[in-house]
Amino acid sequence: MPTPALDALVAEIERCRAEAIVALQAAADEQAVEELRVAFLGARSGRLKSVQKLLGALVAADPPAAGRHFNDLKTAITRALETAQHRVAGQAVQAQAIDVTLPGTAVPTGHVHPITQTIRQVQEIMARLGFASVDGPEVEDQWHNFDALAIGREHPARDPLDNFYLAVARGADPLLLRSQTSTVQIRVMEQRQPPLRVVSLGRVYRPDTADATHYPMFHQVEGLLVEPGTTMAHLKSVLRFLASSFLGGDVQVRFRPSFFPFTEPSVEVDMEWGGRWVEMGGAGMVDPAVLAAVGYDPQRVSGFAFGLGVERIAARRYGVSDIRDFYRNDVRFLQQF
Ligand code: FA5
Repeated sequence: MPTPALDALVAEIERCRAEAIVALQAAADEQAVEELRVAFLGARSGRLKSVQKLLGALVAADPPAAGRHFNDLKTAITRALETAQHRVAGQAVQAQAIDVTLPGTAVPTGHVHPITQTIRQVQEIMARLGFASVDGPEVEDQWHNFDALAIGREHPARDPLDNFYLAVARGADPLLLRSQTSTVQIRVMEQRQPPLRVVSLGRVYRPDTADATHYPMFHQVEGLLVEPGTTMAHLKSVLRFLASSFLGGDVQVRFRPSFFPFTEPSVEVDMEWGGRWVEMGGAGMVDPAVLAAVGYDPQRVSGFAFGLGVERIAARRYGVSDIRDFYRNDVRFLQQF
């Protein structure tokens, strides 16, 4: 039979429970929840402590019922507290994620390799002159790597010591890892008719001993333009535009007489930037015999072609003194670009 004292205690417990739950549900942040924890469950002066004191006076009258009500109250408030703590912690994380006014913190991420950056920049510069980017296979046949480029059967450029030939069935002409991107000139001319402006950037392979300016796998940028009336002056202007745009500032381009079987005349291309001349590649007017071999009329169109070493131009731009650094995979080096 409930006594008036027990009724009063139960009423106080229900009041306390209702107040605690309403307050905890309304608490806006972690600090408010913590203040409510102290106010209701605090060991010294929390509301539950006062209820416990009332309980002490009652145990003699109805110990089990009073104790049960008190325990229920404690469980209910503890649960409401945990729910509130969980809610405000989630809000804090969310607020952090979207608070655009907080100071920025650097997040370390991967980034594009300097050689790939260089390739993309060169493609973009050449696109401004109307040169479309094209690709060719890295495993080539001898026709595209040599024959179509007028590199005869006995030419020393075919030497097995200067190329990576791939093993093939007896009697067949071995394929090889292409030794120059000039292969792509032929592939494009076989498929398209002039006028033609293309640029091709990709890997080439030569069994060269690695040193500060050589690597057995490197990249070339190959440019080809075939249009009526093309001259060496156009070639020089395009190379100068490419070099000045890529390196920044005024770059001088110098031609030195040279020989490539597929261009006539042929030149070595040097560039002067920051007071130093550096050899960047080879170039020339596409040999009329090469134009004729792909079915073009050399009386009607002429063209120029050039092939530059991508590692060399990247090294020149970034002040890298040894191109092997591009391939050591040392993150401290690569992070600088
Ligand atoms: C050629 O490969 C010709 N195909 C270039 C060409 C294209 C001439 C179109 C005429 C018309 P060469 O072998 O010189 O030419 O190589 C061109 C450039 O590639 C060199 O000047 C150099 O910058 C780069 N190069 C050559 N060998 C290596 C190597 N082992 N490591 C890094 N770069 C290299």
